Amino acid sequence: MRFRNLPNGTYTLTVSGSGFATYTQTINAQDLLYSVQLYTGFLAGYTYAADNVHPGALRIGDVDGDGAIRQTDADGLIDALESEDLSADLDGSGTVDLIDLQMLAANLEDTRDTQAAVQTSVPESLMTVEKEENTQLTGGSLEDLVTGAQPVKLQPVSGESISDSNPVTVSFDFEKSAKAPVEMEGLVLQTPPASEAAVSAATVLVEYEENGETKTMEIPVGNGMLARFLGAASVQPDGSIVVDFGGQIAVKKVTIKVTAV
Ligand SMILES: [Ca+2]
Repeated sequence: MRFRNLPNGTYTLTVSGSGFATYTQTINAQDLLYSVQLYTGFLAGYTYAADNVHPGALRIGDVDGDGAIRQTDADGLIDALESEDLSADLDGSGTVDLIDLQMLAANLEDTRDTQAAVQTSVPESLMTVEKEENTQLTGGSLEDLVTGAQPVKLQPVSGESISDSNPVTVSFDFEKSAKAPVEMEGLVLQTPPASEAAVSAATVLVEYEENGETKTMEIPVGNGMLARFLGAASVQPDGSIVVDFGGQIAVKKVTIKVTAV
């Protein structure tokens, strides 16, 4: 579900469903794209604590429909056991039984954090995509590097194949469109999948602001062994390049130089 063109501000997301405790989350929206993922329960592999990144969890067990899971829900479910009243049939099995009571009891005692980590990304409107002089566009549009809508074909102006001495270079300028550096933890670039012309060697140059100074960080693509604080970038099987800055930084410009496909 998407909400578009929302003015900047603080929003309360409320999700309710029959049998589920009401989920509410406050999201502060300022210029970027914000997303949360919610599941009907807790997923394996995550630590559901406030300081850990995890998806949101909807908890089942609200028998009386007041939005919360309390002892009164358990009492109501016990009263409804083996009855015709299916409002307490939490698993939808057609009867109210001990399995429903177990589900409710588990959630009644569960005090884990259910609030989803909010993920942010930068909309196309906040970046200016440009190719450098050494690079020509032979298919698609540069914006498609961000949207992935159409395949993008880039070649060295020299007409030679891509190499260290004949790279193709594209930059994403955030300062130009957004009028200020944009706080972000990373970005995803859409490049051709492995079946076509996958990027096999590239360098990502990040220009960012820290304590009023402009700094740069160079991230080789494909080397996943680097320490996290240096940032890392890798080519995914679908061809996209995922760049992780190793923390939130105020990004002015990102330049990617492809030296082999
Ligand atoms: Ca309730």
